[in-house]
Amino acid sequence: VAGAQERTLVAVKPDGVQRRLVGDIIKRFEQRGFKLVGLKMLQASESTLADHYHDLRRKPFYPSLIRYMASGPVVAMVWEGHNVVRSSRFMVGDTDSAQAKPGTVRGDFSVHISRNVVHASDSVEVAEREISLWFHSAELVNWENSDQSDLYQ
Ligand code: DGT
Ligand code: DGI
Repeated sequence: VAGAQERTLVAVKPDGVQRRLVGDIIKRFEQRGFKLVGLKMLQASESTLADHYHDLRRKPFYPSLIRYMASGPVVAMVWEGHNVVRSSRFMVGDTDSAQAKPGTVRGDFSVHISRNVVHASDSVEVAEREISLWFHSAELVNWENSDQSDLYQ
């Protein structure tokens, strides 16, 4: 199916790991029908974070954002499927947790923008950049779904 190979980077941030939300977040993406093709826990390096948040480097909250993201382990994932970049953004909810709708990860589990539990790439181009920043190609697994016809035409 067209676009079924689209991929995005989703990362459970340190607050999500501390709060034991990793399983719930993975479960939501699995249940939706997306395919997990990369998964690892890591302590993000300053250089990875500086690269990841390059566009925000002049924002007043940038130092506290980097401190927060480096404060503990992150669980980074690559999910694959039709329209996965946009769908993941809907599932994650508004950047500002206070605006995030119930039913979204942020709307169900967080109250403040500075501790918003999860990251998801915001465009296909950004997803490609972020996946190559966080993962080596050998860490991504190509595997076939035996039940493809249950999800796609
Ligand atoms: P902290 O640990 O006291 O430095 O606070 P953080 O790290 O939770 O928040 P930070 O450093 O990004 O922001 C400093 C203060 O600004 C914090 O008390 C919350 C507030 N703040 C940050 N972002 C926003 C925002 O988007 N809207 C509003 N209303 N307040 C914000
Ligand atoms: O792609 P998003 O994470 O939804 O949003 P973004 O790329 O605009 O911002 C990246 C992260 O930076 C976001 O998840 C939380 C943090 N951030 C964004 N705006 C603010 C902020 N943190 C604080 N404290 N205050 C902000 O205004």
